Amino acid sequence: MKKQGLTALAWLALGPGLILLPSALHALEKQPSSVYHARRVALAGKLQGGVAILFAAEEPALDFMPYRQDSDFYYLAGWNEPGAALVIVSDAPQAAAPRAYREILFLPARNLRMEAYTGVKMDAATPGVEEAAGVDHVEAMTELPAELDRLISADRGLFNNLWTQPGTAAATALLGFTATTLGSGDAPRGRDVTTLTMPLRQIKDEGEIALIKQASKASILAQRVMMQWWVKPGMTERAIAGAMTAVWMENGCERPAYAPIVGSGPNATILHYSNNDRTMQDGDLLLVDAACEYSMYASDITRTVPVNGHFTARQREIYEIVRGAQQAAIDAFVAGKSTINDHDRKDPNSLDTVAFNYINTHGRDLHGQPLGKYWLHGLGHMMGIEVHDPANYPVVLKPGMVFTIEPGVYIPEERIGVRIECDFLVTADGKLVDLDASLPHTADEIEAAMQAGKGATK
Ligand SMILES: [Mn+2]
Repeated sequence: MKKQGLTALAWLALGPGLILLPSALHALEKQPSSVYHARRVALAGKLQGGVAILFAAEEPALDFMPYRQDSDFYYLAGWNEPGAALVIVSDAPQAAAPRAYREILFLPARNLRMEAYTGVKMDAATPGVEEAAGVDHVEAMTELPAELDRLISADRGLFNNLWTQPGTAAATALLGFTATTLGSGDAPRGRDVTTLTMPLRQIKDEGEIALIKQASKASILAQRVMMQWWVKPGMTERAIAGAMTAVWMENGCERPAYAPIVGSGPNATILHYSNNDRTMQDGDLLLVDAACEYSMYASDITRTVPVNGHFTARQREIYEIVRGAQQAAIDAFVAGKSTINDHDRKDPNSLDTVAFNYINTHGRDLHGQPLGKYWLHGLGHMMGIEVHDPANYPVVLKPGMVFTIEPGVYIPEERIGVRIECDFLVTADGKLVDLDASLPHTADEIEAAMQAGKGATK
C-alpha cells in the first residue's frame, strides 16, 4: 500500500493543465504467497478428488495491447505472465492410486528472440523461480501432458474428474492430446472449474479488500477532480475520460476497470455509452461511470453532474429520486438475507424491488406516468478482480462480499439520464460499508464541489 502518486490535495490544488513527470513504473501489488497457496488448497477441497488445470491468459500477439492475466488464474496463482498453466492435484487417499495434495506451476521455455519484444521472462530453469512464484513446484510446460498422462494412467477415474476453464483453446488442446496419449477415442470432457472458483472469489479476504480500497481511493479522486476541475460547457466527453485516466495512473492503477462512460445530454441515457465524442453544452447533465483497477482489483463508481455546475429543478428532482432509491436499498439491507440483481424482481428479499418501488412511487414523466419504466438494468453486481465478478444472480449478500448499488433513471425525451453508483462491502458483523462515502453524493454536495473548483481558479 505504499506507492502513491500525488495526494488528493495536490491534485485539487494544481488542477488541470498540470504536466506530470513520469513516476516509477508500478508493478502489481501482490498479496503474500501464503494467501494464494491457501486459495489453491481451498479449491482442492472442492475438486471431489479430481485435478484442476488452469491456463493463463494468452499474450496478445504484438498488437500493442497491454496484457491482463486471466482472473481465475491470477486469483489462484498471483502470476501475471502469459503462457503458464497451474495444476492442482487434490488429496485423494481413497483413489485407485492414492494421491496427496500437490500444486505445480508449468512455465513456457524462455524465448530469447521474443524477449527483445517482451522483456526478460522466467522459466522453470530460472534460479529461485519457485520462491518468486510462491508455488510449491515449478516445471517446464513441456512436462504438462506427461504429468496428466501419468495421473490418468494410474487412476482412470480421473478421466472425467479434470477441472478446466471451459472453452479455452489450451484446455481443449490438452484434453484432446491426452486422449491420444491414452489411446482413448474420446477426450476427457473437462468439468467447469469456474463454478468452483466463483463462490471462493465472492468472499473477499482482507488483502483483497485493501486492494479494492486502493482502487476506490484513486477512482474517488478522479471523480472529484472531474467534477471540480474539468466539467464545463465546451469541454469534450473524451477530455474528461483522459483527465480521469491520468489521475488513476498517477495513483498506481494499471488501467480503467472498464471503458469509461462519459455521457452528456442525450448520451447520459445510453447505458453503456463509450464513444465519449460529444462536446458538452450548458444545461446538460453529464453521467460519468468511470473507475480504475488497482493491482487487478476493480472499483466501479458513477456520478451524474450538471455541466454548468447547477442542476435545473427537474434534473435535481430526478437526481434525488435516484439517490432516494439507492438509500432505500441501503436501509433495507440485511446481511445473509437481502439479494441483488434480481432481474424479475420476484425474490421477496430483493433490493432491486425496494429500489424499483421507490422510483416507481416518486415523481412522474411528462405524461404523468410513474418512472419505474425508465430504470432498465439490475440494481448492482458483484465486484472484485473483475468489475463484474462472476455470480449466479440473484445473489444473497453475505459478509466479505463487495458489490455495487446503482439505480438509474433514463428519460430520453427529457435528455435526462441519472445513475448513482457506489461500491459496498459487507463486514464480518453484517454491516454495509460504502467504500465511496467520501465522494460528493447528494445534489447539494455535487454543486458545492463544482463551485469549489470554480472558486479556486478565480
Ligand atoms: Mn457497475
